[in-house]
Amino acid sequence: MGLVQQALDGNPRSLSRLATLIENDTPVGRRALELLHPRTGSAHVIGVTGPPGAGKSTLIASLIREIRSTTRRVGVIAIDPTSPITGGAMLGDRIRMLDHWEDPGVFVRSMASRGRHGGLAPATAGLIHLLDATGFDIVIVETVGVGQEDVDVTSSAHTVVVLQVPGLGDDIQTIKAGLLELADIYAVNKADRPGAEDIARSLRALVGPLRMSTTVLWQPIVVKTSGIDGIGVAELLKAIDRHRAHLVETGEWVRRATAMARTEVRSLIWRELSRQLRENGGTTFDRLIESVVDRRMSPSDAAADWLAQRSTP
Ligand SMILES: Nc1nc2c(ncn2[C@@H]2O[C@H](COP(=O)(O)OP(=O)(O)OP(=O)(O)O)[C@@H](O)[C@H]2O)c(=O)[nH]1
Ligand SMILES: [Mg+2]
Repeated sequence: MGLVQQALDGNPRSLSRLATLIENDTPVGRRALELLHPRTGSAHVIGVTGPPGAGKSTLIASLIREIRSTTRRVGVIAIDPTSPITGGAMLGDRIRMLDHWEDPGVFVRSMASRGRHGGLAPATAGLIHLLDATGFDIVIVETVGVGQEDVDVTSSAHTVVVLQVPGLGDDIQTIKAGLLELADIYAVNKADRPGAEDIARSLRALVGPLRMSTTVLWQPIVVKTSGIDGIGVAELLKAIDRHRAHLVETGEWVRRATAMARTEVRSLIWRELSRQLRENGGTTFDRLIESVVDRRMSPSDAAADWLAQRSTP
């Protein structure tokens, strides 16, 4: 396929077009992913997550600068929780990273998280594969929070960076509310503000070694960062690289890749099922719903019936 070859040859416009075709789950996009699959598997996928407004996009822009000071290429996929209608924050993401706009070693794409019928996770995975296959060494995925969106960073990345920020009230409570035992690296961001050292100290005391498998342990690294003035960004990249080396040395890289593949196949199954459900809103489905309303069938029997019918050709 010409477009795929052009993207592999490093043509930024073809890459961008292909990204859109993959994002929208078009037949060309699907075919491209088939062709690209044998070339994937080497990019380091980094999930960056944290509360809204924690400074994720700003920190990532800073991280891009740091990564580009080496020869490595970096792609960013920002999953935006805001309404696709206003589009404000998505634009914001782009503007913040605009100083990289003509660098072919940088690719940035924002995706709205609403109104995708469960297609966000497969779209994200598809874009990761595209960037991986076309020679991006690092792919960063920005998401808000954990479990709030249908892209779960913990099973879609090799390395998870969780941002914490000073000034969110009872800091340790915020930390405890679900983000512990999840991050490989903690970035205490907006470190230009007071209180960052306190959070960093508490985190270091609180966060024990992460059990990766029966034999492999990883002690999460805590770094203080600021995307605005670049504090700690070099240290953050060092921590990311250390984590990658650790994954490779211990064989954990393969285990994480397996978990990522499992998540992706599962999300593709979900997408296909929800597509069939949407398209099969006609006769079969409606008849089942009538049976439920008439009390001839229970909702769970109706669901089982629908699933059984779709598997018999
Ligand atoms: N003081 C300070 N402010 C920062 C820093 N980084 C970002 N900000 C500010 O925090 C606000 C949010 O920054 P973003 O980078 O958009 O944060 P985000 O986490 O990507 O936000 P969402 O994607 O909307 O959740 C902006 O007003 C930034 O200017 C920092 O290091 N220090
Ligand atoms: Mg952002």
